[in-house]
Amino acid sequence: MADLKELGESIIKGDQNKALEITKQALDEGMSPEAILNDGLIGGMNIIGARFKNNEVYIPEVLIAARAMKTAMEVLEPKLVEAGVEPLAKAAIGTVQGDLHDIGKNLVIMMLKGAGFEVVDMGVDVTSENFVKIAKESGAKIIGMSALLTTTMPAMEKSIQALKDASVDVKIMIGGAPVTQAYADKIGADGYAADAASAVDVAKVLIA
Ligand code: B1M
Repeated sequence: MADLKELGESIIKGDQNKALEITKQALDEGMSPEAILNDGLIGGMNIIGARFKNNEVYIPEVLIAARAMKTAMEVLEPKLVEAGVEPLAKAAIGTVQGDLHDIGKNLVIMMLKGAGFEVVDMGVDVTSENFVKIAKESGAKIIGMSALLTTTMPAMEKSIQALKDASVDVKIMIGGAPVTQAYADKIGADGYAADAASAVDVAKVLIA
């Protein structure tokens, strides 16, 4: 009998072969895809997120956990679609114009996916026009912006203003090393997160 606790542990350890094996076994045994996702995969990612926040694990551990989750998701995702399991919400996330740093953004995306969000990766150097375009086209409920340079932080304000001018109904979350809660408040963002695990908490509050 597939053990979902063991599946969660395989995610925590970043053991992609084990994660895939248990996910396949659970599906073969007729376990619900939703239970496999929530009690196994997301359960494991939640623990990694909490440990990352507490500095008990670091970026490499998060990356290998996310890789294990991605491997298992490849077999689980079609079954979730068949079963009509809805993602928590859709988010679209990009690094702002002029900025090519994407390691932090990618971590945020991995953690959000791990928490059950559907995420559109807008890439780097995203112009304010593209934030508006993708927000409209994707139907995302959350737009995320990342900036690593003090010189590109103003591009966040410009993009937020563009989204407001276009009256797109989204919540905006920002983050990145030089960004602070005070800056988020100043430029009218709805949420700020200092790290990838907190980004999940903030995103959940924004869609609540
Ligand atoms: Co750049 N770089 N870099 N760089 N780089 C920094 C940011 C810098 C602090 C280094 C330094 O001088 N000490 C400095 C910025 C100084 C400043 O603005 N005050 C700097 C500079 C100056 C530059 C260039 C201008 C250098 C040059 O060419 N002269 C240039 C700019 C290029 C450009 O973007 N136009 C440049 C280039 C690069 C590389 C391409 C070489 C490479 C990026 C590779 C890549 O991303 N694919 C790079 C790197 C790697 C860094 C450092 C070393 C590491 C950044 C990183 O990935 N951190 C960085 C110095 C440092 O931080 N020690 C530096 C790890 C990552 C997990 O953290 O991105 O903060 P972070 O993400 C965190 C949180 O911030 C948060 O969650 C993440 C996970 O916990 N978070 C969010 C991030 N986005 C979020 C979004 C959210 C919520 C939370 O909601 C949507």
